Order: sequence, then C-alpha cells, then structure tokens
Amino acid sequence: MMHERYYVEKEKLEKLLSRKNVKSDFYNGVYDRYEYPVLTRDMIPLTWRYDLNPETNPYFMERLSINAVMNSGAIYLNGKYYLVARIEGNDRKSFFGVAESDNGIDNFRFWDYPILLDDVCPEETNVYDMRLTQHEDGYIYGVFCSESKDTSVNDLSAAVAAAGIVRTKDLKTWERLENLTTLRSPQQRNVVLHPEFVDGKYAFYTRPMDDFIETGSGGGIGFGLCEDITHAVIDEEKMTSIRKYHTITEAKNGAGATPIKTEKGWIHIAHGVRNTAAGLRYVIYAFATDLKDPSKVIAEPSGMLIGPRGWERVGDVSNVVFTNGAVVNENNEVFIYYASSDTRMHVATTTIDRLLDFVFNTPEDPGRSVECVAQRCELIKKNLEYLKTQS
Ligand code: M1P
Repeated sequence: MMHERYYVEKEKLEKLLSRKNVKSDFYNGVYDRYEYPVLTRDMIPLTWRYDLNPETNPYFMERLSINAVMNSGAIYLNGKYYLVARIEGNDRKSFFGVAESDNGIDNFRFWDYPILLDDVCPEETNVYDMRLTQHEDGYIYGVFCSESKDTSVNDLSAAVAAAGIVRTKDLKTWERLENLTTLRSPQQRNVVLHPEFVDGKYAFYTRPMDDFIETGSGGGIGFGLCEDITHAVIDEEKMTSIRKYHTITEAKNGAGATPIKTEKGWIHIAHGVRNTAAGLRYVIYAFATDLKDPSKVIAEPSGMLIGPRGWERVGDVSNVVFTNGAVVNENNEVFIYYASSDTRMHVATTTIDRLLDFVFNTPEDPGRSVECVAQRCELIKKNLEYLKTQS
C-alpha cells in the first residue's frame, strides 16, 4: 500500500501544476510579468524525489531532493511550449529536464525522465544553462556549459567552463557532439548557436573568459564561425555587444536566448552584470544585430530590459535575473523565460512589435549622468508641450 503522505503530496503538486497564471499589475508597456513562477523545485515530479515504496522508504522521505529549477532553454514546437530546465539537485549537480505547456505561461509538466546525456566527457562534473536553437540544417541544437575541475592549479574550487553541444529532432533522443573549441579563449560560458548559416558556416555567439568567474580580458559577447558542427572549432572571435564602463554590463555580459529574427534585425535578449557592495547584480538587456551580419550591433537601448523585482531579488544567488530562452509563436507573441536569483523560472510576455519598438526607439545610453539628465529633460519638455496641446 502507498504511504498516506504520497496522496497529500500528489494533491499539492497537482494543485500547483494546474494553477492558472495571471498577469501581475507590473506595467512598463514593454512586457507583462506574471504573478507566479512557471517552474519551481516544488513542481518536480514526486517520482524524481521520493522512493514511493513504503518498504524501502517507511518515512516517505525525499531521497534525492531538488534545490532549484532555473536557467531554461526554450522552444516552441508544433503548437507547444517546451523548456529544457536546469534542475539542481541538493547535491549541487545540475541536469536537464523537459517541461511542456500548452500556453507557455502555466501548467508546465516535466516528462517522465530527465535528459540523460551520453557520458562522453569523463572529466565533466556539471552541466547547465542549455540554449536551444532550431537550426536551418534541420536539427535542434542544445548548447550548454560543461564544467570540469581545473587540475592545473592548487585550488579546490578552480574550474574550467566549456561549451557542450547536443542535438536532437524530438527533444527525446539527444546526440552528444564534441565540445566547442575556441582557439583564442581559454574558457567559455553562455554560448549560443545562431539559427542560420553565416557564410555557409555554423555561427556561435561566445563569451570569451580568462577564468571561470572573471571574464578578464574578454570584452563582451563574441561571435565566431566554424565549418563542422560535429568537430566545432572557432579560431577568431569578433566582438558584438561589448562591456562598457558604468553600465549594466560593466563586469560581464553574455548571450541569452537564441536570437529572434525580425524584419529589422536579429533581436538578442542577453544578460549584463555589474559589481556592487552586495555582490554581482545580473539583469537582462536587449540589443539588435544586422540581418546580413548578425555580429554587427545595430541598436542597443540604454539600460536593462528586465531587472529582479520584489521577491525575485532573493534566492540562492540573490539579485539575479538570467535568461537563456525565449520563443515566438505564430501570433508574434514573445515569451521570455527568465530565472530569478538562480532559484525559480518566470515568464514575461510581449510581442515582436513591442520588442522592436523597445530596441529601436529606446535612446542609447549617453554614458554620463549629465547627458542622461539632458536626455530626460528633453523627454519632459516634449511631454509638457504635448500636455498643453491636450488641455
Ligand atoms: O549566478 C548567476 C549566473 O552566473 C553565471 O553567469 P555568468 O557566466 O555570466 O557569470 C552562470 O553560471 C549562470 O548559470 C548563473 O545564473
């Protein structure tokens, strides 16, 4: 007989999963936020956490607990919304699981099993933050961070980050390819595969780093081409969106969602990091690149698109919002999936038209307070004059 607590937990889970999500009263005209997260640790199936057999688990204890569900790749396929979530066990190891929803804002349910990657990399300790790209070659690629211990230094926590690559056609069977090699950058994280060939080659957004945490001389989001995705080697990385002094990207930045193609350019939703007395603060920002040359930035609105607000500010790594997935449906509605404080997943919704308006019509950061005030005074003046015409 099942443990009686099983039925209590099952009901709680079902209630949580079937809860309707509603737009919050947040307003900025750019996107809507939602009251509830789309994925949390409590939404993980009971079968992933408990041993359901009372003979081997008389206290109905969690045997393999989950700590967080965060940074999720996203894809819209055949009318359904899929997240490939980063799930972190209590043991600190992350892995991937597919969650599916009919409307993209609630009722995300995990498939029966998480993704078991081919064990081709014996030194790999951890995997996380998969970006999904539906490539014009017919495959769906997942590019993620493959982390290994750095054995070259005498420091227990030293690690090396590289970009792992898998591909699939159905999100069920995953073929692991060789990790990406970037000849001029010792470490890589936040690597995203561009959905189209560029000059007949596979194109990656990279994030060159000197070190596991510090990007060091890495100036921002890079871009490089490779001939063969099964043996991906990038020689030269040129810069796209660069880090800038006294902006949201001062400490580091990184590509986020797979770029979205629009008639005016590729829209990128990325993250920027600055340092504060309370530690690193991660926000989400947007920029556009040229349709023909997706490495060339053609619009970079000032400041952030999404910052951590309210309870989003608090979690395992507080003061963080991070995205690695956004999708567009056939109605040009955009679903931006973002994690807050490395703990849970949220969605923000907008449209292609609104995103274009934001990216191309938000003024750029002039770089200095005095010029920012002048920029704001110009807006106020225009508004006061306009208001007079209305009274
Ligand atoms: O903890 C915040 C984020 O830190 C890393 O991002 P970055 O490489 O830009 O520092 C990532 O490990 C990410 O998973 C995490 O959310």
